[in-house]
Amino acid sequence: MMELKIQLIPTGEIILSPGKNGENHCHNCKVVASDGVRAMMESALTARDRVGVQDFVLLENYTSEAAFIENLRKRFKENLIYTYIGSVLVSVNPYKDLEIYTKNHMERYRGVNFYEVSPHIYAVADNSYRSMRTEGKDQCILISGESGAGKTEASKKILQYYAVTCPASEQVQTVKDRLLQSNPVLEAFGNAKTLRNDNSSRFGKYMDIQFDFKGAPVGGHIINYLLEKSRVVHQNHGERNFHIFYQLIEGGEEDLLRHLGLERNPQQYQYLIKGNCPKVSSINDRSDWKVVRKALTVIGFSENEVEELLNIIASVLHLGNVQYGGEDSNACITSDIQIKYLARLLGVNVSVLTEALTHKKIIAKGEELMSPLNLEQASSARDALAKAVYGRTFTWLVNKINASLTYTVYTLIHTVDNVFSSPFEQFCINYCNEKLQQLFIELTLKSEQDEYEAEGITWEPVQYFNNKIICDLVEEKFKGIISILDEECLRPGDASDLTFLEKLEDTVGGHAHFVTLQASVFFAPFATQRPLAFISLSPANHLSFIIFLCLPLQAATQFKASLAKLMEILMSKEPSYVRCIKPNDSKQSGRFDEVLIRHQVKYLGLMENLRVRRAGFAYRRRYEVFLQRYKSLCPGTWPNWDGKLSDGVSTLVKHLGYKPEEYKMGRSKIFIRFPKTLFATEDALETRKHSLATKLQAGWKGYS
Ligand code: AOV
Repeated sequence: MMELKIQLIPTGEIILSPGKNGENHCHNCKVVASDGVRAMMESALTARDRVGVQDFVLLENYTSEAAFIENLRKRFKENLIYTYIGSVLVSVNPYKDLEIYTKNHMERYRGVNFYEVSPHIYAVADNSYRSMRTEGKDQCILISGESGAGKTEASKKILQYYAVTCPASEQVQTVKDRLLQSNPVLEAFGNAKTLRNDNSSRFGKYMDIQFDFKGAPVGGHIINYLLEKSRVVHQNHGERNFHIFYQLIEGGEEDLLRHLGLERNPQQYQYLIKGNCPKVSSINDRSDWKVVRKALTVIGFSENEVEELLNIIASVLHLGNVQYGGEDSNACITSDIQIKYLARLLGVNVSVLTEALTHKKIIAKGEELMSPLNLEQASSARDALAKAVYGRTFTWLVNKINASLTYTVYTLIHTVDNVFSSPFEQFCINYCNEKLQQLFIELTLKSEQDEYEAEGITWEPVQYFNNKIICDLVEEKFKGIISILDEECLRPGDASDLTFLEKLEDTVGGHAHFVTLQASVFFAPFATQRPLAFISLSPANHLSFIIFLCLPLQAATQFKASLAKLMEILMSKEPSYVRCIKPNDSKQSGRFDEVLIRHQVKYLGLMENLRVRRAGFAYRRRYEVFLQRYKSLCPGTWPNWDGKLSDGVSTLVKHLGYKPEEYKMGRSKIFIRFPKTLFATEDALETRKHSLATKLQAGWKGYS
């Protein structure tokens, strides 16, 4: 029997046609003509109902949150985790491995336009890369979402995409390897199991990749900020310390552990038992150890450096086991063996170390004196030392990785992974998210306006919630929360969280978006720390903005400054956005928790994104692309149109019965206002293909 192939769609663009798993397939879709054709054609018409639309701008009822969530749900059920809002990628964490990250997939997205293939993180990566190459502009990819939503995984997929698809010489290969291998190392030292994510990044990360003029990745740079150091000495129930400790204990060779004075049992170490969670089913510490060990070598750490690094990791564990005894007012160390190990591993004298752990320096009458610590102070001093040692080691590690990636800077692509979760940091991340949202709205509106202008189409103003008002509330000079905080903090005498709250009430209490829910005082365990105040700002119709303020408050000002710097960097680049959503709190595949998802849709400002993107027109396409796709629907344009492209499109849409209010003709593009117009045209195309296929099939049967 002979096989007849029909090339159904000669153009690149697909709005929606179902393939395997309902995924949209791209150009040159070939089908064997058989009785199955009819079924397939019919299913194409109902596919939109089953798998939803691949771009939210095509939702008929685009202002409805329920319709938005329903579209996400349909797609999630079909394992279609990616959906666009225009050029923004929305991603829902599948909590299972999907076969969508193979080399074949990478190839499919290479050099292909957004709308030609189904939504994917590779499309975003490729698009940024191509804009960088063709327009010579720096790019950044902003990935946001809550803990466990998939930000880190997304950034890794982007890195892998570049590592595989970008051109490579031998030297570039080294950079690619190092870039990829920096991930397991950073994760070992900077990630931990939390209740929300088994592999949660406990530091903020900002990564540059540098490309040469040929488009090959030749260098990289990582900026880390706000490592959650408190985790080194304390973990909440069900959480763990940083992965590296368990990896070393579970995976370290016998000789190594003996040298470090460690036992192969995490339960032996005070700093590892606070969360009562030594093992995690999704983590294999032993095999991860091997990966990290190898990665350190690939990145270029010498044997000596690795040894020093491990000495420090071991010394943190020994520090945790340092016990105090003696009188309450005069702590002395009762665990000699730990001190001996510590002194050797850190390369310091036993007596110096002992004094540092039991005394503090004071200045009395111009003289330096050592004053004994009480039991509580001594434990705090020990923990502070452990945190400082670990924090510095982490910084050293990141610097070292950076040094190994250093190369001449040409162009940068950034990914930002913004994750902080201690109370003060929660304030920072909320503020950071508000700033990013502000930037996003400004840039999206601007690019829409620019496009309308370029196409000669009148701009119609868009109603949206401008969150500048919230950012101002936080950051405005003299009047903003951070300013008031600093002022209160610097005021000598009786400043407390309550006076601070009073002042806030006086200054910003009348603000439409300021709601004080609760003010309570938390006294920190360390004498050096000041009280915390808890305020909640609940902007109408916006995310619930919770602020925990932790003194010393100058940190907020510092954060504001570094955020301003980040915004400046981002403003100078062309941004792409990935918005990650976590489908449930139990880390389960297939579970779509609507309440949780709705909250994130709000928090991420996705409805706002959509409103701005759908400002005037749901769909726009260049004339040649539009004509190529639909020309078969009009005798006047089929099989070829020789005249001006815009005239061809005019002829076509008039034949299709488009009403004047449904579309506008720009300089090089047609703008269609409603999705239903486009869908009617798509359906007409499907029907035509169907009847063509049936005719051909009948003809073919006649031959057999
Ligand atoms: P996060 O970066 O957003 O959280 P991760 O990227 O670490 O979240 O994702 C959490 C977990 O979800 C991962 O360890 C994977 O098991 C799973 N996951 C995420 N994305 C995918 C995907 N595309 N395919 C399959 N599984 C995925 V945090 O670092 O806590 O803010 O701090």
